[in-house]
Amino acid sequence: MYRLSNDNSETSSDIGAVVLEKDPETKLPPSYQVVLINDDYTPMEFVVFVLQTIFGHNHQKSTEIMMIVHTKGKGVCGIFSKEIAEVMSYEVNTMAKDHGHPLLSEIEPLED
Ligand code: TYC
Repeated sequence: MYRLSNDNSETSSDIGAVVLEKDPETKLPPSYQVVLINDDYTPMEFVVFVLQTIFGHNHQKSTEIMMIVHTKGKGVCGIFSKEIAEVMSYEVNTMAKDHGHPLLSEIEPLED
């Protein structure tokens, strides 16, 4: 829902602007996608394992995501709140490091 809002700042620069802004009560928190990055060394089976264990995707979906990353260079594993996306990405990167693989993920904000 949108509402008209007056710029009520009582400064000399107040030009009485009226802006259309989103009602704060109907605003959803911004979403972030966790993106997996391709590399030449991480075994495909390990990427599928990560997608199943961390993101809860089934074997078929995990294989599809892994192949998108492998062929296009990047792929989305899931969409979450900022805090959850940060934890998921950290878990991927830590699990990869612990197993000696260079696999990396990052998070990207989505437009609202
Ligand atoms: N390109 C890797 C290989 O050929 C597989 C791979 C897929 C690695 C996805 C990382 O995020 C990744 N073994």
